Amino acid sequence: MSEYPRQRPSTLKLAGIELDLSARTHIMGVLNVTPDSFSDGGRFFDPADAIAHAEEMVENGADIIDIGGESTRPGSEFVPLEVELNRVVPVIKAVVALGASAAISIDTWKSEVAERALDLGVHVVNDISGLMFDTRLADLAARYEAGLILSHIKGTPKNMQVNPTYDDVVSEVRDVLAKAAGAAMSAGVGPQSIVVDPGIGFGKRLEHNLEILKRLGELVALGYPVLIGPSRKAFIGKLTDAPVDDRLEGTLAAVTIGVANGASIVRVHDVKEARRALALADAVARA
Ligand code: HH2
Repeated sequence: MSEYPRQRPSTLKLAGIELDLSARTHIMGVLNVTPDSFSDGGRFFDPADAIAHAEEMVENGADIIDIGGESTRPGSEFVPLEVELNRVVPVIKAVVALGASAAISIDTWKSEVAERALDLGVHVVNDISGLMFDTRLADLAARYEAGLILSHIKGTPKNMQVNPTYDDVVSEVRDVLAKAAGAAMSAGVGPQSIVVDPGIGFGKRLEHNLEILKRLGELVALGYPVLIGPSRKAFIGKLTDAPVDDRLEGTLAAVTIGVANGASIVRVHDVKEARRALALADAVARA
């Protein structure tokens, strides 16, 4: 376990919603409105299925619903703006209309998609590129007083898994995230609205992902809530020798270790199971 401080920030401000992160780990449930996501592509592509799944995740304890209209799996191409908007807008409208207690997040790096989503009432922008692909996201998050999740990626989804190398993955990720958070604050995003994410699987080999989980405390030391998204990813498949639809146990182990090392939010597909695992993890890690 890491020797760095594991003090988790306590408050996260997201466009009118304030999350108290001090009591328990918060869960972000994944809602992929895509035909081709790596683990659930096509399952929630029909808006009616997506909305039903959002409701189910809220019932099972999701604190944030993360709506995405573009797969960022390794090797994927970006989808055109209009395609992404057509996928997410009807679902955002319906999830906002549910009036559920959960915050709503838009998983996009495109400022046009983020702006439309924020206009419709979304509370958080989840940027897998940490402002690398579209810096205007920071101005938007500031203008709407929305949350901004800054994730690390090396390269683009298309090329990120082609031989990624680092001298020291944790130092590099920490420095990139610190710079991105600085840029967000310069654009007017409040420090209590920023979340950082090491981007598990985004330009990382198996050993990089493990090093990040082990030394997560070095990212917690930046002072922002840390989010991790290991759910069903390839490194879990490699270690457990399991196909993508059978990675629940590995996912729960990964989020548990992340929480023990200071993560405040976990992004998962399996909300009910994660909620149960985290009851145990929190009882120990936050005692
Ligand atoms: N991972 C994925 C997508 N968005 N956002 C954050 N902040 N952190 C992550 O680790 C993360 C993310 C990839 O997972 P998924 O959405 O299930 O797959 P796909 O990109 O194929 O839709």
